[in-house]
Amino acid sequence: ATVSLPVIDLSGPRDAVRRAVLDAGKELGFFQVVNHGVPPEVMREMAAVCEEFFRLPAEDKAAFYSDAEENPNRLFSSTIYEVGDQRYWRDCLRLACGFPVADDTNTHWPDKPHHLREVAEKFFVATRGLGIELLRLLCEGMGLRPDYFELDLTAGDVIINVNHYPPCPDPSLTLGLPPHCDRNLITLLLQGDVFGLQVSYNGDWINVEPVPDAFVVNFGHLLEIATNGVLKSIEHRAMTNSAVARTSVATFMMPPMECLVGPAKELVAAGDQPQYRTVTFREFMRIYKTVGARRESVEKAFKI
Ligand code: AKG
Repeated sequence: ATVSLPVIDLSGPRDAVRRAVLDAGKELGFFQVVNHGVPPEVMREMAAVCEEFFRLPAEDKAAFYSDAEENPNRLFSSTIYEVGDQRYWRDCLRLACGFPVADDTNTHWPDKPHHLREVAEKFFVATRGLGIELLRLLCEGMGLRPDYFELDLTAGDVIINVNHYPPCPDPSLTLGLPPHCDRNLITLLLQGDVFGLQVSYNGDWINVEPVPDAFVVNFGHLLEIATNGVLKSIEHRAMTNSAVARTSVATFMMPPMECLVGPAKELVAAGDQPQYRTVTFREFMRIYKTVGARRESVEKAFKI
């Protein structure tokens, strides 16, 4: 498709940035940001250590493999989505971190590469800071208190999916990830310099072209619910290719399990009903896991 994702320079004047972020958020639900304050060396170090992890001998990686979802940090292969005849072509290293990092109780980290934890924690802190800043800009644009999301909805763990898509001999038979919406508040994706991400737009798929040192930003269902549908959670998928391995790092900001998720009163017009139900994040996750990650089914489950 000819539409492309806006690339927003966050170092511009705040008024203009606020408008650009909100417009892109409403129009496509997906955009890229540059000059965003996360130091390029922190991003590159993170990308490098993740690639190093996936280059480890199979037995080293196998030691960290787990299908137990309750393990916050683990290596697994995708199995949770149904994609009909298509097969998956992805391994995923999941890492979680509580905040402040000094209080994080998660001690289960891969032994190798030895500096992975240190690099990842630096990346977690900087990327979470960017997520908070983007939420502030959105709040200001929508007329919410700038810290509306900071007290509870972003007080949970930050989770990272390091997605690894090896070269695939026949990409027509596989998907890296099937069409899905995210289950969190806001997602910041480091996609590196290999193309693979596509975003749904008017029944078509738009390619997300790699931009050096950029983050791709999108909203999860929780932000759609919390903003009463002002911001939308958009379906996206990852393609495979036959030439080179692709490693992407997706950072998800989550609420604590008991946090209530529902439309902000300020975004429900006087006399109107909210468009979505209010549920705890725990209840949201329970339902999300049963209905699947497609946009329509999640909407149906939570829309009033
Ligand atoms: C996810 O981790 O949920 C993604 O959508 C990643 C997409 C990508 O690898 O570009």
